[in-house]
Amino acid sequence: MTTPSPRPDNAGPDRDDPKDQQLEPARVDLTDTRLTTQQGVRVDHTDDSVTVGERGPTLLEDFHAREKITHFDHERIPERVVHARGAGAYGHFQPYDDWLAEYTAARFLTDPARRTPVFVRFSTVAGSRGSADTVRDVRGFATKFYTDEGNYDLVGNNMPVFFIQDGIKFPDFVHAVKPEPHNEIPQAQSAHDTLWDFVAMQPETMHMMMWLMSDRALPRSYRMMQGFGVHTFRLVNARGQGTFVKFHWKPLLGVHSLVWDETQKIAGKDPDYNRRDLWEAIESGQYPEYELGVQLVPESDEFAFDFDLLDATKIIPEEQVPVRPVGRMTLTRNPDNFFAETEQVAFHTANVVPGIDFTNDPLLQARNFSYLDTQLIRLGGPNFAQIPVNRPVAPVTNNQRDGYHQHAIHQGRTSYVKNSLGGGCPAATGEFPEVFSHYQEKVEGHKIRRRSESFKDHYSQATLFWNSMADVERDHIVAAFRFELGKVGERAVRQAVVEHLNQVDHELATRVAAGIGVPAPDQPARPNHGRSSPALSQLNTAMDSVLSRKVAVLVADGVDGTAARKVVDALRGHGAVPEVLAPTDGQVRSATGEDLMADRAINTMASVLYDGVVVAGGAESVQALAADGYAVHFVAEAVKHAKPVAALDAGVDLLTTAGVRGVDLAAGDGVLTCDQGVVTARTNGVVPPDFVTELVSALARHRAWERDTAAIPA
Ligand code: HDE
Repeated sequence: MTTPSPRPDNAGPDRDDPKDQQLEPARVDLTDTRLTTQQGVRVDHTDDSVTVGERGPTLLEDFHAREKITHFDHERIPERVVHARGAGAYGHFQPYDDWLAEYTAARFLTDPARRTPVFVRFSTVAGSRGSADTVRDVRGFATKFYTDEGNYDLVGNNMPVFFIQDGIKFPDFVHAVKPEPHNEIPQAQSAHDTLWDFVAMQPETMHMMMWLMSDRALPRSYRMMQGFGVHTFRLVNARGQGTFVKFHWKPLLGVHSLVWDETQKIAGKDPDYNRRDLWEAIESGQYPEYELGVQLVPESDEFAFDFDLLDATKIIPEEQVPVRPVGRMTLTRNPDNFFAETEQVAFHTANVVPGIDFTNDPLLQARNFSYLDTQLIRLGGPNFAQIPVNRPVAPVTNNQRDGYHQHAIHQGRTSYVKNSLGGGCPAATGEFPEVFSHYQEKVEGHKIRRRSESFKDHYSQATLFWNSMADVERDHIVAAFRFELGKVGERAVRQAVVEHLNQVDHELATRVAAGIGVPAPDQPARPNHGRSSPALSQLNTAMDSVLSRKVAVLVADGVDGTAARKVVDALRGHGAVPEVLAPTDGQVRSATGEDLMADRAINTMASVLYDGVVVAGGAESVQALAADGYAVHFVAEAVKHAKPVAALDAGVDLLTTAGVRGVDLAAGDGVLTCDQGVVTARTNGVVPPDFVTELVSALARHRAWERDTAAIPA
């Protein structure tokens, strides 16, 4: 009942693409097999060790027990030093047309007939492998394109800027945001003294802190967040000419977020919330889709902006340089084994193919060192590119030899170039763009350790972000700063951050100060430039789809089953995922003769796990729900979180019981209302078409921000 059917226009699960074919021999299916040791020797007993007599000591010669335990002892590898918690999926990327060929020789971006296999890993940054998904954090969005010319990795985030400008500060930043070293508290939280102390001492963080305090840090789904390459990269065309580029991923479902109270509760109710969402969407054929877009800047315009293109704490506003669509990525297949694939996938910013190159962004330059380096400790040696998920579909032919876990059996005497004994192979020949050739940028200068003057405006774009937010987004940002700084014990640190906020915007600083017990600045530190970029507001995102939105339909014995089923079917018809919840699991007796099966018991779930709630009609059912604290809280909490809530007939009374105030509710027979995302109808068991239409449109808008929820206790 909860599994929507695959969309007919979808391209299928990529079961036979070149990457999948390559993975096939590595897959192990244990169906109809017999138990063996690692050496392939069959054993019939694995419950008891070999001992001397029934109660005597275990024998060293029990190779099976020793092998089993030894393997177990070595099952863990170091988790990623950042981005430890993640979830991954396979899919493909296909360009729309060839327009980008004027700028890049990378065929996977320009040949519309090419469908390139991909593996994507989404992640949080600060938490450990076992931490909750829904924490306030940046999300990683790393894509490995298995192109015919070798692997290209776009290792991005869901925010377009970064905390620091130079990679040498990365260890400092990560040490500050991770749990504090003396007691390893707090886990996966930025709300603690060391992070904010770092921020106060390093004002280049301010722009990114605005993003981190915004709703972008609380994505509803990995399928509903943007991705950004962050750095300015370089495209190089077949003639060797360069163009600066910023990469953008845009989710087709729009950019939607949770609210803070909700995220904290989900962290307990379902710590795997985002991971599960991705998995379930793919399993049910609701394949996540993202459009790749580029912002292009000719090299002649390198200095045309009031910020430095090499500074990763800056965006290029979309209104200044439009994002031009390139192609679409669809994720169609869950991995077979989390460890083998999602844990062992190794991304590297320096995995580039002909047509894509670097710039001198000092953050990018450091990353180009760090990612290869980290895989050596994480995956235990230099042969990690041979792990199935990491292997390119392009042939790998070189003289790199030996090392831990070498899987290839290289033949022949020669393992050096140049050689004559091996026929001169592998031959280092070819011309760009057949071979990768580093972009020939002219560079000269003195060796210095100094930040460029052009990197020193840390506030203007933080102001741009603030100016671009809708009122509700600003309220959330202020609340987030208050929450985070409110957890900081050192008042001097709180005060110092407020001084930086005053550089961003006086009203912001004043509002934050008012909530954290430090004096507000008397006057602005600098005038607000007044510029904004509408593309930055999530309220301007796509709001035309309810695909895969989860809706709880609350019922109990005595429900109007016919009407409830109509609503469920109608929601499913729109691509949403309705689930019937009752006080107890199993069969629900209907007052109208059509019994329903509950998908789940209400107390095993929570409203925070749904995008909307419907209370079905039926006087007896509603009475039972009103007497069930879980059910009443369920509705109240959904209202609190500004979610679409709907009720039919007697169900409307449950909204009143749950504390809905100041909203127009259907008061008498034949009335249908839709106010602030609350849809109600009293129509004696008939489900008016408008009831469903209004509910669907409220779900597509995601939240009814106009609803005043301050006084609702939930
Ligand atoms: Fe990373 N980052 N990073 N990072 N990063 C890693 O690589 C690093 C930065 C990002 O799903 C590590 O394999 C440095 C920016 C993602 O496997 C490590 C600097 C952006 C992932 C590393 C940065 C990212 C990582 C840890 C500053 C967005 C997860 C394990 C110079 C554009 C990839 C690993 C996955 C992971 C280093 C900054 C994104 C240690 C030194 C900026 C999505 O190599």
